[in-house]
Amino acid sequence: NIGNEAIRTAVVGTGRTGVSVIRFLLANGMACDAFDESPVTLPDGVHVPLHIGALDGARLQQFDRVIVSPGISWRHPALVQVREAGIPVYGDLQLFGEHFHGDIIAVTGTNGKTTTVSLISTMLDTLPGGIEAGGNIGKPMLELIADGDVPERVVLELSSFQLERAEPIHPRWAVLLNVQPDHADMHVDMQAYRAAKLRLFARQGEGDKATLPGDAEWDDLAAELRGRGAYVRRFGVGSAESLDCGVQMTEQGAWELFWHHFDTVYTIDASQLQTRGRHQHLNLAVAGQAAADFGLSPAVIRQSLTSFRGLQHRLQSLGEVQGRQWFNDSKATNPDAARAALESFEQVIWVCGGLRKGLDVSELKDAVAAHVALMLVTGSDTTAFIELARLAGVKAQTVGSIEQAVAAAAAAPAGLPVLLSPAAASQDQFRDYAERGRCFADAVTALESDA
Ligand code: UMA
Repeated sequence: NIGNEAIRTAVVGTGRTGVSVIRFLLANGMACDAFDESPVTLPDGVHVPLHIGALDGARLQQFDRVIVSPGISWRHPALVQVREAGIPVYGDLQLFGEHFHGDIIAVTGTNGKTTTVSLISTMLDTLPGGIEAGGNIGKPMLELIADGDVPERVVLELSSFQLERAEPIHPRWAVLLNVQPDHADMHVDMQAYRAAKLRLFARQGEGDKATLPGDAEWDDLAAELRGRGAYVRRFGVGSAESLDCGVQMTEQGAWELFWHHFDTVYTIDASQLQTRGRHQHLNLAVAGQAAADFGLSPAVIRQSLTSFRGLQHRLQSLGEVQGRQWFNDSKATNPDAARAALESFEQVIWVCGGLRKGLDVSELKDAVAAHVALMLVTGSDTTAFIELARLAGVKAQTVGSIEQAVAAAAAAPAGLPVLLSPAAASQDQFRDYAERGRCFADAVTALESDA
């Protein structure tokens, strides 16, 4: 429908996604109106009518279609009203799917998406034609195809919000990393969240590759995809005899990462990797498998995985300061991500808390009891975390800010590492998890200069 200048389009949300949609429409000769509930301004060079204020369903119904950003609830009353009036409402993934005809590699899951996408992107960029990465990773996907210089393949990081509001796309290689409780405030329930993620596979068939966790809960989906002619790969912590990729324990009791190329198993000793945590190593294995499936040599894969130092704010080592190690895992915005981080330490001082998004943190009880020496709780909602400390039988202290948490951790018994892995979102105190992570890292650096 691009090219039909008569179509009246409302673009709802003018963050990174909204601006990319507006630019894409303008570049394709289409006008639009922009809507936002906050007092925003559009970037220089983006000239369309901008309407600020609470979304009004009746007003939006005057348009032929509404393109909505992923951060705006699909259940927003105004959007429900527009959909009920029969007007098409969808997200940027829909436009992308309609206009991009190259190879799509797509990654979804609650945790680990960005690490996996970054590695796939780095490795496949060595192929003729290269690759471009976009989506939830931060570069809106329409930016990848806006300027007419369309790449032959892309790797997309897709959130449940992007998937739920678009007709399914058709990825040639797709992976679901995990489905853990998250965004309880945005989705109706876990079923809806899971269903959104599964839309990734809806159009897969003959010759496509689908990569799923090895757990039994995904066996039915695996069988269904095989029935449609897709090649299904399974990953997890287990054995290369039953899984395509993942991590396994050697007979000597060491951990190694593995992937397959046809019938050959390739391995890397975990001690050769610069990232820590079994969950990170699973992401590396999945990325390695993707690279192998696209024909990359084991040597290139090995080199990429062993030189990968991890991404900022994801169990990132800040080094040793004042006699202890500090780790920034600000990206852990849900309990499951924090659990994975806690489990990669023997004993740790845990800085946690933030905006809880309706998630149940008490499920971390066992991990906290086993791995946490002291909890330093920040954020707007400390009650649930203090209750978690009581359940786990661990000492906890409420602190007013991330800086105070760093000061309190520095004063704790020597030697223990400190981990910021909030198990909660950041927006109660920060713009985003990155700002929270930088605040933590800056406070740690300041300790260094105090010393
Ligand atoms: N807005 C409203 N009403 C609302 C909510 C938001 O008008 O009820 C407006 C805001 O005032 C703002 C705009 O909408 O002007 C923001 O839209 P947005 O929240 O969709 O943010 P974008 O800047 O478009 O960023 C989005 C993704 N954000 C979310 O899904 C919340 C980015 O993922 C993504 O990188 C970007 O598109 C490009 O694709 C971030 C994220 O936090 C990293 N994702 C979540 C996660 O990873 O957990 C899903």
